[in-house]
Order: sequence, then C-alpha cells, then structure tokens
Amino acid sequence: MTENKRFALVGNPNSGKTSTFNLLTGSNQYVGNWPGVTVERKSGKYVKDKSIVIQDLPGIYSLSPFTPEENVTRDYLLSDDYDVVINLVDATNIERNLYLTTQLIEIGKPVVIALNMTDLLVKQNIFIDTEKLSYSLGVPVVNISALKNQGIETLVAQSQKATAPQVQVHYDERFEASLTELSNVTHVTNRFELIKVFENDEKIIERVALSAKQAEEVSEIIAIAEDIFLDDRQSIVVNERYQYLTTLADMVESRTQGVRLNVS
Ligand code: GDP
Ligand code: K
Ligand code: MG
Repeated sequence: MTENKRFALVGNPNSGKTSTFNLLTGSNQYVGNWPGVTVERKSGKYVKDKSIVIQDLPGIYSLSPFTPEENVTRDYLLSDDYDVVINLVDATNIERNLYLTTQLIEIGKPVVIALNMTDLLVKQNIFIDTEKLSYSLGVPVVNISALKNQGIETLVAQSQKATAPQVQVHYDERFEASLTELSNVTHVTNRFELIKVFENDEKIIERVALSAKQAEEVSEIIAIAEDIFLDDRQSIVVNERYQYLTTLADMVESRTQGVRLNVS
C-alpha cells in the first residue's frame, strides 16, 4: 500500500505531544499558523516512512471550545483532514487525561492511545493494566516514553492498522435514554454530535441543522433530563464522564504506598 496515512497528535497540555512529534518527524517539520489565529501549526513526515504525515495539535483538556487552541483542535478533529488520532495520555494522571479520550472516541474515527511517561510509573508506584484499559475503551493502548524514546515504532505500527473504536463509553441509563430520544427526533447518529446537542453546543447545533420542530423536541427532552438529574445540561454531561472515569480508573489502575512493608 502506498496510500498516505495522516496521524493527528492530540492530548492534554504537557502530555508529551511535542516530544513525540519530534521523535516521529526528526527534522522533517513544517511550521506555520492555523488559518485566522496566531496558533502555531506544526506538521511533519515520519522519519522511517514519508507516506505518513503527522499533525501536532494544540494541547486541550476537552472538546468544549473556549480558547483559540481548543477551537483549532476541535475544528481539525471534526474535519476529514486526518485518518487516525494518536491520543497522548500522561500515564501518571490517567483519570484526568482520559476525560478528553472519551470525547475523541465519540467522534468515531480510529483512536490509538499512546500511554506516555511510562518511565515514571515504577518510581511513583503506579500500576496500569493496559490490556484492561484497551478492552474497556475499545481502542489500542501502546506504552511509550517519549523521553526515553521507547515504544514509538509500536505506536506507529498500531496506528497504521487502527480501525474505528470497537465500543462506545456507556453512561448512566437515564442519560443514555435521553440520548436515544434525542437521536430519534433529530436523526443525529454520531455520538459526539448527539452529546454536543444535549449540551447545547452552538457550532454543532448549526452543523446538524435541526428544523424548528426538532429543536423544540430537543428542548423538551433536555428539560426532562434536567428535572430528573436536578442539574443543568452541561453539568450532567461533565458528571457522567467523571463518574465513568472514576470507575474505569478504579478498575485499571492501582497505586501503592511508597513505603513497602517487609514481608518475612
Ligand atoms: P506537550 O505539551 O504535550 O507538547 O508536551 P511536551 O512534549 O512539551 O512535554 C512536556 C514535558 O514532559 C517536557 O518537560 C518533556 O520533557 C516531558 N516529557 C515528555 N514525555 C515524557 C516521558 O515519556 N517521560 C518523562 N519523564 N517526561 C516526559
Ligand atoms: K508544553
Ligand atoms: Mg507541545
């Protein structure tokens, strides 16, 4: 196959995107600006295979756009300009980092998790069951250390054969019921868009072009959800994600005390 593959590097600030980007591209880097904003844009070609193009994206915590950086990354992720998301996750802080991951998976394009900073895990007495993590999220997880240049080739190999996520994050039944109803009245099937409609995200609502009647039905469904949850639409979604991530982290991560007892 000579087909080009385009990988997008996405993650929280300081998760190691630039370090990974530099390892992947070496000196094959092109620096510019994103259209309309003074946010630096860096892309490059993989040192070992020039048919692989890599895009470094501004670091973000969420796909709810507040800053120019978040807007750039989000617009890019909703475009067709890439094939696979490489999601840099700081292994020493998975609960926080995976908040973004849940949203990336909902977009529906192939996602590979690059579990970075794994060189720090032993020192910090953190154990992560990457197989369980991969199985739970339905996406490949590759242990890497950008600092020590470990796991990068495996990451590329996994990314080249990545397919769309195999499972969707399943939230509280009451929330899922609202999403199903929303989908029924709007015909929106993409999970990311559906949740954004629930949150009242202006850009996505414009993108899915609801009729006046659909918009009215959407408002009714969400009013009912807000009554049931005793919370506003945005907070409902944030809480659903955090609840899911607390359970997931409990399941895949164990942290032991720095002090070890002598067993004899
Ligand atoms: P970005 O903000 O996502 O682009 O992250 P950077 O690549 O700039 O990395 C942020 C900081 O983490 C820098 O000080 C890196 O040297 C450090 N860093 C990146 N990857 C690793 C890693 O695998 N292990 C360790 N220990 N530090 C890392
Ligand atoms: K940084
Ligand atoms: Mg960076």
